[in-house]
Amino acid sequence: MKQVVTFGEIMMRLSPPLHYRMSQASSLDVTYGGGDANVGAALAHLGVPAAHVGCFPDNAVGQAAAQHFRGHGVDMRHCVFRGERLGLYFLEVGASLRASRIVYDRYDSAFANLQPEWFKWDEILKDAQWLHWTGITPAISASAAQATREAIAAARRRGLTVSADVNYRRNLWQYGQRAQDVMPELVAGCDLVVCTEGDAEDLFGIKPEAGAENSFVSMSEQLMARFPNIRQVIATRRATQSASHERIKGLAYAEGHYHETGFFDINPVVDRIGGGDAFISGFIYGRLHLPTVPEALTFATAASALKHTISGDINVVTPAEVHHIVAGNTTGRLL
Ligand code: KDG
Repeated sequence: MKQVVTFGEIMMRLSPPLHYRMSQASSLDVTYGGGDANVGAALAHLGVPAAHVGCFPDNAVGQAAAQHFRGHGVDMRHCVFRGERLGLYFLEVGASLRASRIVYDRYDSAFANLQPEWFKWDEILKDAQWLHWTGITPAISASAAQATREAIAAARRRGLTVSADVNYRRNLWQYGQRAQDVMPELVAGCDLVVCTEGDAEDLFGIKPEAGAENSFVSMSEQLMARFPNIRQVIATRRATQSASHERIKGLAYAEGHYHETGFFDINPVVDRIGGGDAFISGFIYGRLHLPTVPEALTFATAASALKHTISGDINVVTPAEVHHIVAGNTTGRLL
């Protein structure tokens, strides 16, 4: 099977152990994550060949970050090692009434300073069938946005499926670019997007029609009319009860049909970071291995629910484990 290729920044994640607050911590647990690379790693665990393209500082810290993803089975041979620093993020894990908190320290990272000509996309995508990116990647810098543009153009030339989690992060778009100027052209090159009504309004000025029976369908239809390559729109709906109790369901609009799953109840939530990445990687797996959109959607939502039970950014689950949860659907069957 050909590869799914992801492109984006990987950061070091530092968190106080247990449920210590940042101000109490005398040590920090280390792991690594990045929205796009998390998708590649989850796919590798699901048995789908995955490659990630990124840029790391040429030092022991950059090597450790890349090695972490190699250890999850991701092909990292197209990554570039140039530059000075690896972005960091600090995570204080919440519980019950106390929400998790994240502090980013990623300014001027090796990834932000990448040069688009370092990436030969026709060569990188030679063994690929699918390119996936998130809205985080073009937000990082103008050169990262340009590299994303070139990756999408090469993927389309080569007939790959292109997907994006538009994932609008207002705070990241601070480096002289406007998401509203950059994202439309990139999303126009996608066949499949993860997009909420909020993201569609903020990024593209698309609002569900007044009185629409289903706001997700209304948004999806307008998105498809504006960007005719898009054939499938998916999202999760959360019904958050507390920092450690969440209910999620999946929504999809494809080929003129709306689908939604039942709610999956997650209590307690161990780690919600990467839940969205688990969802899209589950959906990609589903489109490659399962016959219908509803089956892919249920698989994706179950995969995302499982991610909430695993520490770290990456969904370390097998297809059999996800199918087991799907079989129990909302009844909470245990693995
Ligand atoms: O989706 C998970 C990401 O949010 C996490 O891995 C960190 O890439 C990250 C980011 O930019 O927040």
